[in-house]
Amino acid sequence: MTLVRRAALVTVLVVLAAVLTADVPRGVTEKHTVTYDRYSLMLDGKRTYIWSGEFAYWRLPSPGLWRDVLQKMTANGYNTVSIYFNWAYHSPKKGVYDFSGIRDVDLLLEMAEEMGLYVIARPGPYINAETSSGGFPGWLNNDPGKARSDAPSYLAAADEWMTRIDAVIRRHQYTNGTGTVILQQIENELFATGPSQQRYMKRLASRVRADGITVPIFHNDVARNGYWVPPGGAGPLKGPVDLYAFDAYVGPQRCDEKAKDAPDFGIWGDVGAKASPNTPGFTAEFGGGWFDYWGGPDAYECLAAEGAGPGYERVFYGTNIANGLSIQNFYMTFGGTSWGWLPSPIVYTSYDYGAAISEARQLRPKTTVMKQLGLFVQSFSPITKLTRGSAVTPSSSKVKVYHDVNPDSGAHLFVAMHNPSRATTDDSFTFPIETRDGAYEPAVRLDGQDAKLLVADYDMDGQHLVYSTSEMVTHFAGTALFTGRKGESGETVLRYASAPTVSGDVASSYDPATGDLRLRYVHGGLREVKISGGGRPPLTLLLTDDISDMWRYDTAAGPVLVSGPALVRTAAMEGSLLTLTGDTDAPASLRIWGPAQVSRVLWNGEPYAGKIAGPSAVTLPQLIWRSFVPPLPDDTGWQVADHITTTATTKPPAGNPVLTADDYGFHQGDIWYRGHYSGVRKSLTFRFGGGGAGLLQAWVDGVYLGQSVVPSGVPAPRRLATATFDAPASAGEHVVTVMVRNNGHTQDMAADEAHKEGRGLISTSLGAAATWKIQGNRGGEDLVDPVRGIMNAGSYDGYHLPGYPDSSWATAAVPAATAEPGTTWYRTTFELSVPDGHDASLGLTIGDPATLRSTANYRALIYVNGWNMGQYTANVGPQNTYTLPNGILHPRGENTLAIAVTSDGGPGNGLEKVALTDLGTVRGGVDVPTVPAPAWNQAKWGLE
Ligand code: IPT
Repeated sequence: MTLVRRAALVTVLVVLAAVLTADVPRGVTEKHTVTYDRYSLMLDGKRTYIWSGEFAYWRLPSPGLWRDVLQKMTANGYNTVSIYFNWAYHSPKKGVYDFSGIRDVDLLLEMAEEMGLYVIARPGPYINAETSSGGFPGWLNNDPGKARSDAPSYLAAADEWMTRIDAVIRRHQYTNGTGTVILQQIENELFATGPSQQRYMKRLASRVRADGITVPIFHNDVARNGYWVPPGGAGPLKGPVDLYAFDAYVGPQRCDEKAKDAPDFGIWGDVGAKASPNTPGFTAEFGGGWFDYWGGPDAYECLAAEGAGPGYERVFYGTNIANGLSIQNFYMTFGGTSWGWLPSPIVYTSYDYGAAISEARQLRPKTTVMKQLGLFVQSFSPITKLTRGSAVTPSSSKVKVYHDVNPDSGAHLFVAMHNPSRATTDDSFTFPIETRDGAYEPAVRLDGQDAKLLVADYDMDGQHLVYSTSEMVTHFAGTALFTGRKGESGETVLRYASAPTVSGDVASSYDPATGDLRLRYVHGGLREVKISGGGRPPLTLLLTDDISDMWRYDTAAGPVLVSGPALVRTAAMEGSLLTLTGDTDAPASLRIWGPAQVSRVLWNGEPYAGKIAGPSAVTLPQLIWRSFVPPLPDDTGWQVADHITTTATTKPPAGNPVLTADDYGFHQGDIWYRGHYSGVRKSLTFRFGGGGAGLLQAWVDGVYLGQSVVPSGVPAPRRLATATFDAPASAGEHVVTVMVRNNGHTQDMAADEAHKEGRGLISTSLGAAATWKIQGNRGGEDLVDPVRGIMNAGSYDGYHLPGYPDSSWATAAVPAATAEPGTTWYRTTFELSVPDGHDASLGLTIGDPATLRSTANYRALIYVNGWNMGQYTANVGPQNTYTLPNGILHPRGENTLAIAVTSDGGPGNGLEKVALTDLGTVRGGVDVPTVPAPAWNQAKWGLE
């Protein structure tokens, strides 16, 4: 290199360094690297298996609880969290963005870093995710440019969002040394692949780079199509990305579906590897459950227990591991709540998803399998570089065994499952293994939906594992933890130079010819086997059938394994003091393996003396109600609906006024219309868009005409309906009042502008003969309540807010025999006194949870301290219980609950029984600050 050139390079580096330093806010500038080859990601050169769970902060509007969920993920073996950032959630109006309060994603990324969780950032611009418009802000409906294309106006809008969200993500990049973001996704399952989309993708990639994102970028292919593969890839479509990733939902989606077959090596490995031979096997979304829908089967509990339960996880995620995938993200890991107007037209309020962590933040049994596999992929380091081993023929054709080898260490991985993998029979078999240690024929059993990940010829912390028919969970110097199914035999073979001393409840034999120490046992309870001598350091081998109460952490003094409590959230060593925080759901005692010097333990701040207490009972108050039926609104101050053009895909007939709500700046929530016409109309017809289970109610001259409900269920991506009512036969001037409940905008999954399907009235039989005014959420895009935000659009007068002056409202009986046609408001205040140091996850139950659908025909919006926490649709179903996150709910203080009941006035169509419910209480939890939000006040909400 010539001197001049070198000088130029130095200048470039200096400038670059200056730019990077200027970008880094917190002064930490130690740089890290994220690199990769065909096997795995490498973080600072270290191969790392990415075991990731999807979490949507916007489905949990209480930042204090983000920490709860992230800690539960860390405790349960995840090392990464994948996050969709929802454009709509942050932007009520073009050019207006909010990253404060419940939208403080800086805080979210800080929490992930604090826990050492890596982050996969997925900011869209389009995200899908069963949220309204797939995450596009409402105002984008009024953009004439085609979304997800290179239309200039769309690109400008997308730039607006990307620039802002990238600025946040950039601050938290691993590569900067200021955070843990390791990967970033552009777009989402873009399967429209024309030239315009190709230019769009290039533009997104260069935007992201120009915004200072330096981690590898990828796109999630909707299936294993090979769309948007990086340079060097062989898929049918190249993309401006570094990594190739695909999505796969292979499990049952309802309780009555049988487990589908696991795709086998050929399908997976070949397509993935051929599409992108130089990048790691990467599934950006692998089903961790599935969404339920309006009118659906209430599938979450059974999906979590069976369809996408522990056996499903072992079989499918195990297959992925066997197929060499080293980046797996499970969608969802905590699904949360589609509160307010977040849901897309398909889904109802709960987005529990049957995920590992329930909507009520409870750890389901399937979480324990995630912990087992997650700890395993992080402990068994050969897993980050697997090549296919020689074919293995088990003794029974009812099973198959995948075989992988790490070419560097020579360690083997065997993944055994039924053949076909959907089979649930009870099969005992043997399979041959041949390693540097010799030839063996271990006996294994697969009973029901199950798979086993078994290792052989593996050096661990000075020990040598010949093989085990128990599954390795984790190991560190002096300790190894293996698990198996209760009642099944297990065999672990370790190698020693001479006979070691073995104590513990196992049968052991030592073969001096091979050096093999063979341990035999039946899985059940926790066995502690101590092995010493034999020319190796001492080992405590823990053999169990249940790791649900076992927790592994790395501390400054090395790894620690704790058993006993329902959850260990954090563990830290200082001198000989081990400080633990966590939860108990019953009294517990601790057992601790790890740092030899532990002499004292602090549990949740208290010295541990042999026992920790379980939770105290929580008592919940009865609810005492007032109610009020507001008069039909007059239209003072409403906008005149006189547009003649619209960007909606649902246009009115030529010459008729445009009535769709987005055109007037109303994107979320109920929309009201008042129309004036004269003369006799025998009937009135309204074409409207309302989303799944959306609704229209109409009145003429104050007289209720009736209601119409948009059909729900799947598949039915478009959500329009037509309602016809008899009209009064009198001549003269008439006023028609219409209310449309907008249950969300259609997603733009196929990039065909589906989100621009109109909401509110589309056309009426009055045609051009009526004049209309329109009103939606107060303030429209200029939010009157920016704290709760656009998705919380509530009542125009503030009936939903704490502090609304309801003292003149009449005392009301609930359950109520019926309700007035239209909307009746109920309000109550109540005190909660959850004991200190407890985390009670509370819910609100309406009607009878034992039935999928009520016979009552009404719907109810539930407002907790002013926050719209969901919609109950009695006769559509299936949801009865609404999770109320602490922070929104005040567990130690006063709460205001408001319920807006919209009924057709028929007999029985009134508010059913309403009760607070305890969805899970533990002693422990995290600090959950109250989410500050304004109460009603006269100046803002009062009518002049
Ligand atoms: C895939 C989406 O990427 C994700 O956003 C979410 O919608 C998920 O599915 C289903 O919950 S779309 C794929 C199923 C075609």
